[in-house]
Amino acid sequence: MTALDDRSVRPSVTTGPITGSRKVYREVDGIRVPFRRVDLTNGEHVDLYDTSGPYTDDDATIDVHNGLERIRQSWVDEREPANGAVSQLAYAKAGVITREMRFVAAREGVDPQFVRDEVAIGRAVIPVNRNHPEVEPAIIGKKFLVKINANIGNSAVSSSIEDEVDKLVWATRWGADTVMDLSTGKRIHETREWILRNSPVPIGTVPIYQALEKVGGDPAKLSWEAYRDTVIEQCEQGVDYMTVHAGVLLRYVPLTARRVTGIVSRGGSIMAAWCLAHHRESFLYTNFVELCEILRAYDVTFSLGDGLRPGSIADANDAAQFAELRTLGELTHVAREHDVQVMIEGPGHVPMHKIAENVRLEEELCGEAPFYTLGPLATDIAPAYDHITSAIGAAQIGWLGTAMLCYVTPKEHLGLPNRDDVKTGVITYKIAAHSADLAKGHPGAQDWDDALSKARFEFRWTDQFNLSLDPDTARAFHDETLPAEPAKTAHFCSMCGPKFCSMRITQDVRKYAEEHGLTEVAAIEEGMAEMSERFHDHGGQVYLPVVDR
Ligand code: IRN
Ligand code: FE2
Repeated sequence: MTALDDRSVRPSVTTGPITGSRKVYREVDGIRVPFRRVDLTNGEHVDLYDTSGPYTDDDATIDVHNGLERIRQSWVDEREPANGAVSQLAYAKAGVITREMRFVAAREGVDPQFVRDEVAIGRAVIPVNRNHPEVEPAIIGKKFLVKINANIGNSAVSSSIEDEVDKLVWATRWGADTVMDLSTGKRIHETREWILRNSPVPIGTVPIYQALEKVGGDPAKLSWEAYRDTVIEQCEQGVDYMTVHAGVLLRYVPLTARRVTGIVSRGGSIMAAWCLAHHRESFLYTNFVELCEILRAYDVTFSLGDGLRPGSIADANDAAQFAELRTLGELTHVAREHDVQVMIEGPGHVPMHKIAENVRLEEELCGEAPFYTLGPLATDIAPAYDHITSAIGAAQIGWLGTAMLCYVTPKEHLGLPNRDDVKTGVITYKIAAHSADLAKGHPGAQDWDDALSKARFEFRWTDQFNLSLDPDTARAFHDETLPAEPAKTAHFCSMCGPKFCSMRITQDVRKYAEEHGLTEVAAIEEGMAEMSERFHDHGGQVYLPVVDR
């Protein structure tokens, strides 16, 4: 029996289009590329990047016991290796444009040749395991749209397979470009099988977590063999990228001794504990070449972990953090020589004035491998609002060139995120990522903003809701005070009321100009003259006198 045959597991997932949108597929070179289409009331439409998979199809009937359609199976089966390797990097180096490259090019609106070039030099990665044929390929690199990752996964004290599959579908519905399964509790293998077979986005893991479960939770009992077998098991299942904390070297551990928050990375602390217990160099570091050979066989992408990332503002950019980054740079080059794609994980907690240094150093040391950061939180003072403290850092680091942002939910530092937290985290990070796209001048990014702004200015309320990241909440907030249908075309909302709507007044100015054959400036001047006459009629007083009480 495979895990999906287990009928006692009954994930019920959200299906159907996002309110006011519909799923469309564009046929490019025989490849079906998905978009979220928003049809506007003025007859125009906007197509948005879509990560939600077939769950948002009009007539979506997804049987999670079957898994999604294996859209990449024939692509993978039909091609020959390039120089003995099957990774996107190997193909790119050999000048081959794969179907995956065409897919991401169509998704991003760029030339497939450009995709190939960026993958070939390692500045972008397409994390797609040969054994994850259900995935809709995505590209991660600074020349492309900034991506976001959502973490899900159970822990020893909370959550079930049903919950995690639901969170996967929910996270991708709102825009998660990748999802990491960080399960550490029971039934890790089965949970991951359900997630992989039902995931339209690349799935990442941290294999050391499962390896630790296998040895009973004692880091000292870990071994290269136990770790390697876990990695192979996960590669076989179809995991697309793996966090490997291979930069936590024995000699770096003392550098964390005087930190305010020590080692905050789970994987980093496990490896530090192993190194100290055996007083030996990390088995991830000493066996790195063998690891490369394993990952290459499946085209699994490295996400070199930041096991020594700062966990507080006080520890940002310290010696331990940058020593590890230097080692990650060295390993990046080893992996690339072995045709394995690489991303580099980054912090953490960093005040705004110390963010730029992180990107500069990462690019220099790691040959511009895609940077993938956790926030960073720009301040430590707001538990319960760390999706916001971290989105401030994330927007900045994204602008500076970070390719993927790992979301942080309101539950960060406090507990396991639930469904609502996942949505809040994803939407918050879409805001950070898109803000970065705008600041970087990504072609086409602003079209979305312009469409929404036009709808707002023209009081097409429904279009404004439907174009938003979260149509349901936008509409609900509006309807809280003006629920009636006529309000959907009204030239005001309850924030300022009918008399004080600046947008309505601007429209009046424009209308006045048109009717009186004036330019807008002249109309404003003429209008001002009219107003000043009225002002004099009222005694020339701006403020009414204070009445003594
Ligand atoms: C991302 C950047 N830096 C860390 N991350 C994510 O944190 C990583 O991708 C994974 O989801 C999680 C790993 O946490 P630990 O084991 O480093 O705490
Ligand atoms: Fe933290």
